[in-house]
Amino acid sequence: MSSLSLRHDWSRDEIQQLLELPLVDLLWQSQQVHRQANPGYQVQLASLLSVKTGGCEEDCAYCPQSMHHSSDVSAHPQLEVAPVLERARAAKAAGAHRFCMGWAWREIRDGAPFEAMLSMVRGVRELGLEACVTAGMLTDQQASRLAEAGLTAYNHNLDTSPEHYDQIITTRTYQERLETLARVRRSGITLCCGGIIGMGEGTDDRAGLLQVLANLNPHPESVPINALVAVEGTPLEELTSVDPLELVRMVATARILMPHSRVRLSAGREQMNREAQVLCLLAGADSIFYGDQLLTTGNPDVATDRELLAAAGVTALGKIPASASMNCVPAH
Ligand code: SAM
Ligand code: DTB
Ligand code: SF4
Repeated sequence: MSSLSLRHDWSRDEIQQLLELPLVDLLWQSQQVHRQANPGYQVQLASLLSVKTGGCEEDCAYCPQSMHHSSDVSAHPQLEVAPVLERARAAKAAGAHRFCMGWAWREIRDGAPFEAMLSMVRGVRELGLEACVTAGMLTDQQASRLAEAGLTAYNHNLDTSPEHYDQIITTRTYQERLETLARVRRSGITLCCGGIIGMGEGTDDRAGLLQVLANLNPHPESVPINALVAVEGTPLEELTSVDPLELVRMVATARILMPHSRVRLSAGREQMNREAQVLCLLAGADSIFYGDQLLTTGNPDVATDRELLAAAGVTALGKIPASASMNCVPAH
């Protein structure tokens, strides 16, 4: 571990000042932190699968899976354990190091679907992959059963600042999100928590989100930074894509604030050119989603991402075979 000091007392002004630095100065700072914290500069490849798609009771304005919106995504039954593990095996064969599974749920309910989730977690761990689940709120007992099953990380995003939050979601409060995060932390599972930019927020909101994240003690081990994918039929469909350099700034600032966290360059890469993505890697991103599907929207294919990493001159944590493809069984 490096000698980087870890702070949990950042003020919003300090963070906003970082976000607004001249880009070259911000990058200079973030790269120094990044290289000290991650000397070998390896990028983690994480593959994502939507296990339960659509029909969600929450009204998150960005999300095509909400039953409150009129996007094309319809509700599907949860996938069975075997095809999920087949996808995990394919992801591993293509070089993934982590396998993330999503459920379009407000909260985890007990019963057969939860038992299947536990089997999926065990199966993914038996393959030697890290396992991450994102499935909404959970109880202490569910968190400890997931921990027992070997779950590496639970993803639950704060999405935006406390102030901007009620423009985006009305069916679940910021406080409830924080309580879910605390429950995951108590269970011993690592935390994956980040947000989305490009939802009409100001720089002060971006600073506000980063402030809440950076002042969690310990920091979330994993911090996904998403750019909004504006999906037709959602209330945010008309929003124009965020300037990729804004994503570079978010990544760089997250890296400075949370030196040892894995900062994930998440949704929105299809809207970015290769050079902007390389800038995000330079700024301190050390993970990408790997495979041509996120949950319901697209992501660059594995060949394109192999070229991206080669062009940037960074290596992946897992071993990528020379001709990696993700020979996936169709999810639905
Ligand atoms: N239902 C669970 C929940 O909300 O925690 C898990 C799935 S949810 C789709 C996971 C995360 O994906 C959300 O918290 C949000 O940050 C991100 N996300 C969803 N739709 C997005 C979009 N259109 N653009 C960018 N990020 C998105
Ligand atoms: C996260 O922060 N981003 C990922 C993962 N965690 C689950 C999901 C992105 C979803 C993008 C929209 C979609 O594909 O539905
Ligand atoms: Fe449901 Fe998660 Fe989508 Fe919100 S982000 S509508 S909780 S699936």
